[in-house]
Amino acid sequence: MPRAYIALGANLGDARANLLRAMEAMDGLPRTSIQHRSSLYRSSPVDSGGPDYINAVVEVVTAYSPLELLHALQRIEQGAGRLRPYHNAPRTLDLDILLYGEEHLDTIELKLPHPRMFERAFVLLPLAEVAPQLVTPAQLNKVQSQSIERLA
Ligand code: PH2
Ligand code: MG
Ligand code: MG
Repeated sequence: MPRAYIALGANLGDARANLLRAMEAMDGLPRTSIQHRSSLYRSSPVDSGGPDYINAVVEVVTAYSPLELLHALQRIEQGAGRLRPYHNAPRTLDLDILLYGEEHLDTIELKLPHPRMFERAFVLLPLAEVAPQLVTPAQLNKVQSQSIERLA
């Protein structure tokens, strides 16, 4: 089954609980199971406002197509009370597909690989934890100045 990497983020409500619940919900999807989950990280908002974010990355195997997976993740976001008042607004839960196998997609709805994943410490650090082969030291170096802390 295809392997996908999903970034989780939240900075409203009980962000930590929202992420842990979302991991359970993803693992509970009919044809999807989590293989690896990163630690939780606390990070300063990047191009966004509000409180610090909690971030993480999970690796899943899934029989869903990329769009089926996206729609399932959107339902989980809605279940966590996600609103979209404006671009990059603070949120109770954000689930972004980073990579889906070797898939390359460029549609309005979904772009793969995620176009900004290599600019963001809050994606690269947890991704390097679950899949060190996917992140180079040079890529980690580039995001070194961004404020992020791994939580116990
Ligand atoms: N998500 C964004 C924009 N900025 N900053 C942090 N620290 N963590 C995020 O998950 C995040 C962000 C858009 O999805
Ligand atoms: Mg996002
Ligand atoms: Mg998103």
